[in-house]
Amino acid sequence: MSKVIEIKIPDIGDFDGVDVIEVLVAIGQQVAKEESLFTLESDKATMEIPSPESGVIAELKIAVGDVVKEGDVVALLLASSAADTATETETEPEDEPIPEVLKKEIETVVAVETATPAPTVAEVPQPTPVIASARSETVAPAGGMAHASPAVRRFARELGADLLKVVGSARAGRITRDDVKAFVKQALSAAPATTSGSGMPFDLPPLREIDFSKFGEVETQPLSRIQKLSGSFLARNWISIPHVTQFDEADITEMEAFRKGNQELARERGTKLTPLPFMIKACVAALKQFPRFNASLSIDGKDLVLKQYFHVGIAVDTDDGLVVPVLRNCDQKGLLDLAEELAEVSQRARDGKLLPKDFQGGCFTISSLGGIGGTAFTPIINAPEVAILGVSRSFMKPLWNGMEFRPRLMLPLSLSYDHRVIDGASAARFTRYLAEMMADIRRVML
Ligand code: CAO
Repeated sequence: MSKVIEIKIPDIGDFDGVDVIEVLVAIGQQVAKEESLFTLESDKATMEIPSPESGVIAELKIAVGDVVKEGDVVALLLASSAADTATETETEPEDEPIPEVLKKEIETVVAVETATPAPTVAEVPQPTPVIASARSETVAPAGGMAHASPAVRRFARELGADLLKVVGSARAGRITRDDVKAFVKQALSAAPATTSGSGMPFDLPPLREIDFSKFGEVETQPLSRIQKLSGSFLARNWISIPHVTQFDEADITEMEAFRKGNQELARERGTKLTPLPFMIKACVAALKQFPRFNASLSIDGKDLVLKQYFHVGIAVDTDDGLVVPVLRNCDQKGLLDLAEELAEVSQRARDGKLLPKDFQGGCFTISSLGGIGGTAFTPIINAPEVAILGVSRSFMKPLWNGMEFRPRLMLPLSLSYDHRVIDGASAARFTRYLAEMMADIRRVML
């Protein structure tokens, strides 16, 4: 008997609609199980929708440019067993039960975006755009409307590139991120060393393409999609937020004794208790004490939006680059709950299985390099958040207690903050408070 499967859009997080940017198959095409059929793109992520079964595409219900949401039927698939006999039997769709929610692979996820749309460089008040105007002789597409996804539009806005002047290289003239880059590169190499003569910081000499192989052997490796995407957000945050980094050290001698004393308990629950859950709890306590750190600037820079919830982003190092999933309601979770969630989410991050919703709603980010090493660093704020805590490796230090030097385990803290929102004295108080919480972790319960 023939079996026609409805292919539906799976859970794609808190999005009302995402753009279809590619239809990778045609009617009548044989596809294998898990073969990608469509590419969807939100402003946070690009997702491929794989085929749930092998078979033949019987009908396509969407096209490039459509907007889809969870549950939409996007294609009909004549599943393989049926496809084999399709030449002899005319097939009719049946009221088959809808297949299990299709597996969705997040191919790329922006590392540093969160739920509230982050202000772009073009939107944040700033002295001058990165590129005053791109100079190109290319012609706008007919109709005067550039064909590009929201993410590409945002990317172009950040770089100050006029999309109407960019030539799209993808199907139907769609403009890709690489097209925007090529356009900007061309504009930069054509631009004089200073664009306005204003002496503002963005009046920088353009980077020139260099053939490094003239100087020795080289190998060129493409950046991963995550690296390319997160790179533009990191660059935006770095140039649009006035960063200052406050350094301090927390005495975690007692905290570590407590942590190690409870490692067996963690093991019984099938998890591992690292210092990070303790830091999350200490950060929540500090965010409650200093509400300006749990806030975002409004897009026009005139208001501060203070958050009453405590969602903490954790920077996770993956083979494809840095991603920042968010642990929600950390104020309501215990240390072991956080340890379990951290292990689960960082594993999914490394497997490339995070969903757009995993990145949303962060209030404050922790970037821990403690498992690797180092003494201090200057983390880049994850806009629209206003502060980020960098943590380096703990080390033994002799501390004078008034009578003698005692060996203490110290944890280096590096707090980068947005100086438009937070002044230096508050940052020093916040970091001190954080250190005090970690020095006596029982205080987070007060
Ligand atoms: N000092 C000393 N040891 C530390 C430590 C610290 N500050 N933090 C963690 N450790 C130890 C852990 O206890 C663990 O020890 P054992 O192997 O003996 O159990 C070891 O280091 C490894 O920890 P981990 O990295 O597996 O776990 P974590 O909870 O500390 O961190 C995660 C989880 C996902 C944050 C981490 O794996 C990671 O990806 N870190 C990199 C983040 C990053 O790249 N930041 C840079 C952003 S800016 O480019």
